Amino acid sequence: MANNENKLLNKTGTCLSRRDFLQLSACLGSGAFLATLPLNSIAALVINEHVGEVAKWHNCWAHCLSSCLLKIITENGQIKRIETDDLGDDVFGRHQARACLRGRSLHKRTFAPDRLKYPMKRVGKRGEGKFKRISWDEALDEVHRQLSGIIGKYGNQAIFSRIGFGKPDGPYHFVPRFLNLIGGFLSPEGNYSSHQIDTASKFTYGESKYTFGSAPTELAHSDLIVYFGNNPANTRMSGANDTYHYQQGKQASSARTIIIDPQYTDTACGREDLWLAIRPGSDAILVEAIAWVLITENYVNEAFLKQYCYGYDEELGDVERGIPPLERSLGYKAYILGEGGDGQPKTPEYAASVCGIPQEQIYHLARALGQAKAPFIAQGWGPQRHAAGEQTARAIFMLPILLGKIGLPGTNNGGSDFSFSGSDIMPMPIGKNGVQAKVPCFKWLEAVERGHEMTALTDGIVGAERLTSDVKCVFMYQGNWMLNQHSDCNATAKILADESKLEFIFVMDNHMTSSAKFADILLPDITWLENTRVVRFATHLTLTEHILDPMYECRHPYLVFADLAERFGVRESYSEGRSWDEWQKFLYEESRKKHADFPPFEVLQQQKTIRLSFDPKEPRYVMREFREDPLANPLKTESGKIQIYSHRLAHFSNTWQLPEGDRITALPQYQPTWESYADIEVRKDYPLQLIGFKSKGRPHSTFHNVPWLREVIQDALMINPLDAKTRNLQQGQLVHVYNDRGVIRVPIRITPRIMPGVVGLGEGTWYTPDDKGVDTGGCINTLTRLKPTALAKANPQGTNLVEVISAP
Ligand SMILES: Nc1nc2c(c(=O)[nH]1)N[C@H]1C(S)=C(S)[C@@H](COP(=O)(O)OP(=O)(O)OC[C@H]3O[C@@H](n4cnc5c(=O)[nH]c(N)nc54)[C@H](O)[C@@H]3O)O[C@H]1N2
Ligand SMILES: Nc1nc2c(c(=O)[nH]1)N[C@H]1C(S)=C(S)[C@@H](COP(=O)(O)OP(=O)(O)OC[C@H]3O[C@@H](n4cnc5c(=O)[nH]c(N)nc54)[C@H](O)[C@@H]3O)O[C@H]1N2
Ligand SMILES: [Mo]
Repeated sequence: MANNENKLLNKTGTCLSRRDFLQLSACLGSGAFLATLPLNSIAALVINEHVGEVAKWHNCWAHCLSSCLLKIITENGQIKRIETDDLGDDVFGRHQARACLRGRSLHKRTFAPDRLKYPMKRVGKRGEGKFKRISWDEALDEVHRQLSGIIGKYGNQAIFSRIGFGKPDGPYHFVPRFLNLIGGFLSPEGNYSSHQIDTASKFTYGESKYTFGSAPTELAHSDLIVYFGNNPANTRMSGANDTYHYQQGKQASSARTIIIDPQYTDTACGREDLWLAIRPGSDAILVEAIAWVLITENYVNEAFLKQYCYGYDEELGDVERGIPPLERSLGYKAYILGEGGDGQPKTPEYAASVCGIPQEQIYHLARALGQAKAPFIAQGWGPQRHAAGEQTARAIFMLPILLGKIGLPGTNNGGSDFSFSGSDIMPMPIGKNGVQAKVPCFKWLEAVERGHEMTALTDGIVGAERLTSDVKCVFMYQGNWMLNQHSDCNATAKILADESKLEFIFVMDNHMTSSAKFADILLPDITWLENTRVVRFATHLTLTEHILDPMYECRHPYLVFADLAERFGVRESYSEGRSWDEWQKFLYEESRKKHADFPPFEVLQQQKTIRLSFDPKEPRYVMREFREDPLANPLKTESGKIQIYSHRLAHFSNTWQLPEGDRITALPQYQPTWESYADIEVRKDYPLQLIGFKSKGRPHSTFHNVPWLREVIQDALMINPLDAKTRNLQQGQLVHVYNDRGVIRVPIRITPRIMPGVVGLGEGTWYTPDDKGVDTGGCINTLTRLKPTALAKANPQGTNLVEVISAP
């Protein structure tokens, strides 16, 4: 039923207009009167169960970023259920933004019993979770006192802050805006999501924007899809997002699909032609073996490599750009053929024992790629969230580069296949950060312990030679990255608990998460249904409606930060005299200047949600201009071409002071790392590789407190029948998964959907150590390691070795 106005269903299923409803409520008294009637008298008034139902438009702000439409059905001021987009004719390109299980259970998150209700101050030891209720004034005075003290003593650089991914960050930029107005803060370089592939894209294609390649609408023009660790059926699973585009594209082209992943994902799920189970962290060696076949069987596009790329074979150099000549033995071709430094030909026979894919399959895959007319090669971000993740991402880029079809319809550059990477509404401007230094995202915790020693050359500090002090304050809005989503929870918790190191921890969230327990001041935020904003994603533009008043003592965060700004004397610069609603209107009108299809704000206000369309047939393949005219459209790399051999990386490898065992290489090459399959020593005690993945039941740790979701998507350790058998484990039983860093207790799911030697666990369950130190919440990060990657200094959370035993 079309329903873009407020309508009520009457007994016969036809609609009452809003005016009718107002008249009806006038007859019955007022809305407030209805809400106060005892239940049985409401039943007497409500003849049909649909009478009294009101539908309002809102959307899901979960961090898959699909922003699906939610139709919130309320009755007498209570949320009854959540439905979703049922508007329009649902044709591809203007299709419905139908919510998944997370969006449809949003009310359960909203009303979860662990909601933060009042401002609180820690009373027990830090991390114990003991708090006392205080007033908003007391809380904000304390935040003001603490921040001023830290700034006075150590400078603004001692405050580390980032907005977490509780919901899209853009609209909430008033947090860094406030911090910038009081002098700034230490911000992260990169993030937990894609820091390695972003870095790889920068070195290969010149900019991190090439992390995103062609959109899946291009699959309609492809004859071969090859996905490395890419699972849109989980990560972009909603109605208006890429799992739908993937299916539509595949249907149009019937392209052969090969999925390379240690687990048989739902993206495969019978729609694939071939699943190749690969050992985690070994994609680069698989690529090298494919490259060996492509080179030796003449599938390589030599003309493309000469014209568009640098470093495949010998190079003359470029005086103008200051690029020295390159000897043949240093190039990629020589490396693959074993004619470079290591003398090892990268044959399928050589690679098979490392990556676990039989050599015949590698030949098969290489030839399929070589013969494809329009190969669409993409990677998700699972492969790069590993100890040598930058190398893996760079290696995967090599396949489309060697085939030389980049910049043509139906192909991709080896990056990720997102159609839409976020909302088109302009974020609130954040102003200028007085602190220039940035710390690699994953290293913020290290900066608590040894910030004053951290330099550009030793720790990848960006924007300054070194940090001037340790991090003394963590200022976290809508995140659980301080503990749950970081690594090695046990070690991290110890550092957080030490008040001589971190002097102040600020957290503002909706629920009592594992990170929230470590706050000194803990503020209760309103949830999504208590908030309004303009959202644009894919096929809809929505001004979310008012659903709930702020619950308990929760306050709108824009107002909270305004009151904090007041205490620092910067309220006016913070708000520029605008209320939250006025900012929404202002930012929307600014965005409209770039989007001809956005109607005036008043129209949106009246209609609440508007269907926008896009043309699925419009070309969305990447690097088209570069291919058409590489001289006029050079890449921002050293050579202006696709950079296979990087002199800059060669330079880093000589000048950076790297920890023992870390390597940076000029070519994209496979690197055996700690706790990979190649780590034979550690494998003696911990023979299983553990990977995490994005569960359908949560965006990260958010929604974990929704019992419906826990019931539908069980958080169990995936283990292969062979590994279960050698350990004498039974389906569903509780196990301990452990390594030197910790122990988690979880049930197991014995399934051939994960390869032998590997176990898999959905990330984001809540770290809950018992008094013996066993994490009964089963959080994967109890087992992950704090050591960053060599180049980006990023999170290696997919690289872990563990053992599994029956829980005692
Ligand atoms: N082992 C392992 N670890 C990982 C990953 C992995 O794959 N494996 N993935 C990494 C990735 S990609 C990411 S992006 C990070 C994510 O880590 P985070 O960015 O920390 O995301 P969440 O864990 O979802 O935590 C978001 C928090 O925001 C809160 N929140 C939601 N809405 C609101 C709101 O309106 N107001 C306020 N104040 N709070 C709100 C939620 O309650 C929740 O506590 O995790 C990383 N950690
Ligand atoms: N449902 C849901 N959707 C989400 C999120 C969520 O938490 N839940 N989070 C959102 C966010 S913030 C992000 S950053 C994106 C990211 O999403 P991704 O990082 O792409 O998602 P993951 O599930 O961590 O990893 C993708 C796949 O990589 C595989 N994999 C792991 N290691 C390897 C390897 O070494 N080689 C290969 N070939 N495959 C490997 C995993 O088995 C998994 O199937 O997802 C977004 N979407
Ligand atoms: Mo992420």
